[in-house]
Amino acid sequence: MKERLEELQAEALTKVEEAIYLSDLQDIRVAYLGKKGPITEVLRGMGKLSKEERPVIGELANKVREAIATELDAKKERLEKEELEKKLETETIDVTLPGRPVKVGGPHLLTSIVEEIEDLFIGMGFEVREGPEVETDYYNFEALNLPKGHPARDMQDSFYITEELLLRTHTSPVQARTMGEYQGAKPVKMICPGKVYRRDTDDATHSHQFTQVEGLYVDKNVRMSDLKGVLNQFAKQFFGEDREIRLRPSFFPFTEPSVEMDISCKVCHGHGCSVCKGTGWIEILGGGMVHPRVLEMAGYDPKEYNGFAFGMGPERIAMLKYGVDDIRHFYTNDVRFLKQYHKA
Ligand code: 2NL
Repeated sequence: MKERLEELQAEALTKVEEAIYLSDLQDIRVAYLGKKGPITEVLRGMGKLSKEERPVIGELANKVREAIATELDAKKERLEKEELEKKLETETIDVTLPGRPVKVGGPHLLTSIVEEIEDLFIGMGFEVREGPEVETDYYNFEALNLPKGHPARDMQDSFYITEELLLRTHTSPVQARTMGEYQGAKPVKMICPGKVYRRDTDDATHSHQFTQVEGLYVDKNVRMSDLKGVLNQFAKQFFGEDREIRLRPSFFPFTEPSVEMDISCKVCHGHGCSVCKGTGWIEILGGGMVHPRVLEMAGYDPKEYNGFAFGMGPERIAMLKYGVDDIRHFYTNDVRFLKQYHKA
């Protein structure tokens, strides 16, 4: 029995020695020290031994058991340590490696332009207002002195949804709504940026959907010189202090008199070149004194109140400022085009 125990110990210790994985150790522990293991077996057979032999074998059995357990624990610790070291080695992070670049988006050029325009007018005391893109015939046309039958209301030029509803063709209805809301009782000083729609065939200078920023100032004693002053201020801040403006007579159904504003060409400063087609001036917006009929329909007494209004196209302004040659670049959204204008 003594030999058997010594044999078992030698056998178990060799296996512990040879173990490679932590799971091997668990198997050895179960095999040798478990309830169904050979040592337990030996102890069970002790009944057959003599009184003298029993304590000797019992003690030996315990020693063998302890020796195996101690070796198992020691080996377990060693394997765990090795495993951790291996893990630390393979999972090392080289903190000096350059990071992977993260692609970041930014505002669309048109968004930036519109926000810049908004900021300039907010600085002159205008509030920014928005309104619906699906408009009623009344606010889009009627309230702006474009009665039924007017050539500018041609079905061919607008996206009608029903007889009475259409996609707005300009942002003026937002202003007509605001004047209506104020009930002719207080001044209006606002700009309205937003999307507008016209039934056009898209080409380098036309888009069936584009952006507009309109402005309106209605108060007592508003004059054409106020319009000129505000627009001059805007042009200089937006395009540069060295730019001049000029107003030319024009026509719009909702203003009388009406004007168009040019800025001096930045390339030739008014002398004439290819950018301004030899004229020295570039047209950037239209405006005028609000037609008395428009004031009246909105509930303002044209004998007491008057006002100026203007409208501009951010696409055209962006094209002039950045030399963009095709309006479709704003809407086809090729990132190679768009990312040129990200400041960040
Ligand atoms: C242009 C010209 C213009 C207006 C817009 C307006 C609005 C009201 C009353 C009177 Cl509520 N006028 N807007 C006036 C003149 C010109 O836009 O070339 N836009 C791109």
